[in-house]
This record gives sequence, C-alpha cells and structure tokens, in this order.
Amino acid sequence: MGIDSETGEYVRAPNRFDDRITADGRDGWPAEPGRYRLVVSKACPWASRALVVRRLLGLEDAISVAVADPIQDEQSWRFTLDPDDRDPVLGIRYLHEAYHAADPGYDGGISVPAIVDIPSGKLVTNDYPRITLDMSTEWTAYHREGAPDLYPEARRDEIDELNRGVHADVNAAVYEAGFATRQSAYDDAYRRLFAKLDELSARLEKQRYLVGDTITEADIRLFTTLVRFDAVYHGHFKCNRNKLSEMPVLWAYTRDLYQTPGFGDTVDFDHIKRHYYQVHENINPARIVPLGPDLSGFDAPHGREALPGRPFGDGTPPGRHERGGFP
Ligand SMILES: N[C@@H](CCC(=O)N[C@@H](CS)C(=O)NCC(=O)O)C(=O)O
Repeated sequence: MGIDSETGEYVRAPNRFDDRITADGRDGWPAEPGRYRLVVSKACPWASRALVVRRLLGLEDAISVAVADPIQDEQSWRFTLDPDDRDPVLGIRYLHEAYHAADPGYDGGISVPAIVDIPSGKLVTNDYPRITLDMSTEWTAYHREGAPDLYPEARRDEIDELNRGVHADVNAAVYEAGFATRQSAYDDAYRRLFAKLDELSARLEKQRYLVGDTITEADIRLFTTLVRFDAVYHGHFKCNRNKLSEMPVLWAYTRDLYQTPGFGDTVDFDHIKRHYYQVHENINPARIVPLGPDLSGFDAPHGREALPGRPFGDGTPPGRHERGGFP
C-alpha cells in the first residue's frame, strides 16, 4: 500500500499469500475443523466480511478467531487484548510472526484478515476476496444445518460483476478518497463513490438484496463498508456529500442487514472508530476520536420486509449472539 507520488492516488498492495484452503487440500491446506485460526481486526471492513460469512455459515466451531488490538503499533497487528499480550491459541504476540513463519524473508505489509495454520504457526492466506468465497464453497461439509448459499452457482457471474464495481467504487474508493494527497485524486474517488452509491440505491429500491432474492456474498461486501460510513468514512475520509443516514434506501438496506443475525453482532463501533481515527495519524494528527455520530438508529425499524426477498433462501438464520458476546 502507498501513495503514487505522481498522481497522489492511494494504491493497494497485492495480497502476497494466496494459498487456498480447499476440500481436497490441493495446495497442502485441507479444510479441517480446528486446524486454522482466522485473525481479524473488528475495525477492518475486509476482515469483517469473513466474520459475517463465518457466522452465517455456522463455521464458528470449525474456524476459531483471534481478534487483534484495533490500534497497530510499529510492528503492526498485535494481540494486546489477550492475557499476557499473546494470542492464546497461536502463542504469538504479533501477527507478523505468522507471516515470517511462512516466509522468513517477507518484508511486505502485514494485513488482516489472515488465516494461520495452528500446528505450524504459518500464515496460509491473506487473500481476503478468496477467503470468504472458499468458506462458502470449500467448507460445505462443516456448514451448519440451514446454512444459506451465499455464492449460488447460477448467480456467480452476476455476483462477481457486481463485486468488481463495488470493490472499485465503494470498498476501495472510500480509502482512495481518505488517503489522497492530491485534490484531483480525492475528487475522482469521491465522484466514483457517490455515483456508485446512487446506482446501488436505485437497484435496491424495489429489491431487498443485491442479487436474486436472498443474501449473497455481494451484500456482505457492500455491508461492511456501508456500516462504517457515518462513523468513519463521512468525516475522517471526507466522503461527505451526505451521510448514509441521509440516503433512505441504502440506510434502510444497511439497517435491515445489521438487524439480521450474523451481521450486526460482528460490528464493533468502538474498535472501528478508535482504529481509523487513531492509526491514520497522517490525516488525523491529534488522534482525537470523535464522540459522534449517534449510532442508535441502526436498531430502528427498516420496513424492508415488505419487499420481495427471502433472506436465507431455503435455509435459516444463525442463532442470535448477544452484541458484545462475539466471537
Ligand atoms: N490485504 C489487503 C486488504 C486488507 C486490508 O487492507 N487490511 C487492513 C486493515 S483494514 C490492514 O491490515 N492493513 C495493513 C496495515 O495497515 O498495516 C491490503 O493490504 O490491501
């Protein structure tokens, strides 16, 4: 990740570790309950996708979770929320220890989400778009009864196409607006973002979910950015044409998902706000964390049950978790 000195644009680094955990274990990593640890920050929208998918599919017992401190230090993600500042399962203090167990010479970024092989302590993958799709398609033997199909075969082209646009103009664009160091780079990201949000809003006016009539991977990828919008992207990243709560369709859509078991119970606004406002010192040098906005509206009725749609298709919702009782 870094800033292009010519254009002032924020550029994402490629994910370096892209082995896959599969049912047949062809990369040497078979899907096996209890073997892997998913390392997340609850602040991170990319990592939070994996938390939602794991909950919806009922993979909590198969894949355990380590939650990093939302504030990285100079050695990046660390386990200072745990006793003795160590992840109790992996026995490490910093996520980079798993990266270096996999590749001692690695000198790139340390990012979440990351999946670590517990027996060897090695990082298997930080390839976040693949992580969630593989949970849906390669871990089916361990899904709960009634797990939804989040990546239905007949709809994959449509989901992939939609995800490409949402990635470029929503998920990544908020960062590109926030980290731009030239006015033109910021303007471009801002315009793409709000044009795409207007388009998505029109699409969601008459249908409850983005693709077909059930929740899919596409909704999860949009949700983890939208749920952070008013708390961090609107102010800190200057995505401020309007708040999410001023876009009636998208706001109702986000509340609907937030109130669906498996979504809102993975969201931690305290981690989100502290991470963004305290870690990005380049754009918030005083590291003040704002007290607002009032987030109580997430629990307000959304009215979207009236639209056609069956959230879990032929499946069922996961059991409810207490907020704060997660993971
Ligand atoms: N791995 C991807 C996406 C995941 C990502 O950006 N995660 C963020 C947290 S939201 C992270 O861990 N960044 C590394 C860092 O800030 O040191 C990337 O590096 O662009």
